[in-house]
Amino acid sequence: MRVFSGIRPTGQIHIGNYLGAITQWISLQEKEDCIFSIVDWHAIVTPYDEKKLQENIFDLATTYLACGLNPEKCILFVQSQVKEHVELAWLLGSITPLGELKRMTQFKDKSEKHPEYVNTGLLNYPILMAADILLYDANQVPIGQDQKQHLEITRNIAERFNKKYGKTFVIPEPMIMKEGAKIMSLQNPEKKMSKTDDTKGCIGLFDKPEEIKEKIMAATTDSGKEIKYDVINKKGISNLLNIYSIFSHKTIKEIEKEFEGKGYGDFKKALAELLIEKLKDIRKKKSELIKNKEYVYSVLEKGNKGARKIASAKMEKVKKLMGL
Ligand code: ATP
Ligand code: LTN
Repeated sequence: MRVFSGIRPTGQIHIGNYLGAITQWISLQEKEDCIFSIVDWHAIVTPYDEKKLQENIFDLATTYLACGLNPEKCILFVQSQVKEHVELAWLLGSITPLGELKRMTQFKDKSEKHPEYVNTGLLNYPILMAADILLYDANQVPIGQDQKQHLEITRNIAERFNKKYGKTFVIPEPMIMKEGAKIMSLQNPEKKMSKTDDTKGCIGLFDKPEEIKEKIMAATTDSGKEIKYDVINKKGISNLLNIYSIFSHKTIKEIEKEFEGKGYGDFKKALAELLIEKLKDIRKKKSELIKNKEYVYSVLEKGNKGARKIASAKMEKVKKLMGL
């Protein structure tokens, strides 16, 4: 089974990305044929600093490796190094109705957030994502809940293409974990944790222990003082319980029991300690990788080559079918 996924190099990876996407990737690489990308072409459609982009790409590559992605077991590559992604995106644009793109939640959210930056790249973002996935005949795409809609449009595009030009693309399935699919911001539990939003609401995988402690202690909680899971009335504490549960491998019920009679302060302190302990090894591995630039770039170079080989063969077929 072929698996494909990617993350935008837009800043420090947070525990939402880690729990929603990367932890699935780590287990999938053991048994499936996996390809993971640093999707830099997707990073330029929202405000970004061109002087920092290469740094962010390198940083994301070291993060992938530090979290446990193994280049002997999967392909790790940079999207912009395989030109077929934009080539296929252009072709798929010809069969994608404008209305479908305008309806995308991410397009609406990001346009509202950056009214000065509503570009057609942002509108066409899902077509480029469809090209990423379809180029490699991916059967499964491990993602967080927020990307489900983009997977649906990818499936529509593939089905439309297959109907018009003959069976060409595999119809991919989303893989969304039950837990970790949507980690909310610590500052606003109504909103998902996001790299490019407020840093206070977001725990970076490489935050220093003091920062983790500070952010958890300052996390928005709800009225009342019981440690109880209730996503309607206690959104803040429920989000923290969810994070605690995934990192500790304990059920929510077990945690509620453990903290019976204790207050938010005790629980937050325990959560901060848990996170600091769990992220320690990843942080250590990353600091070693940062010093070994040559190795990291050699991994990407090898991945780029592998990806190019698959993508160019697929593109040949697609162009022929379209009469190009
Ligand atoms: P940005 O702020 O740049 O939009 P982001 O934090 O939303 O970034 P992405 O690069 O868009 O992160 O997403 C990478 C992967 O992480 C995707 O599979 C996405 O679904 C997942 N993901 C992002 N945020 C969360 C979250 N809060 N909870 C669970 N999964 C998430
Ligand atoms: N849009 C995704 C990132 C992304 C992706 C992909 C994920 C781009 N191309 C292909 C899976 C498969 C996001 O998380 N923002």
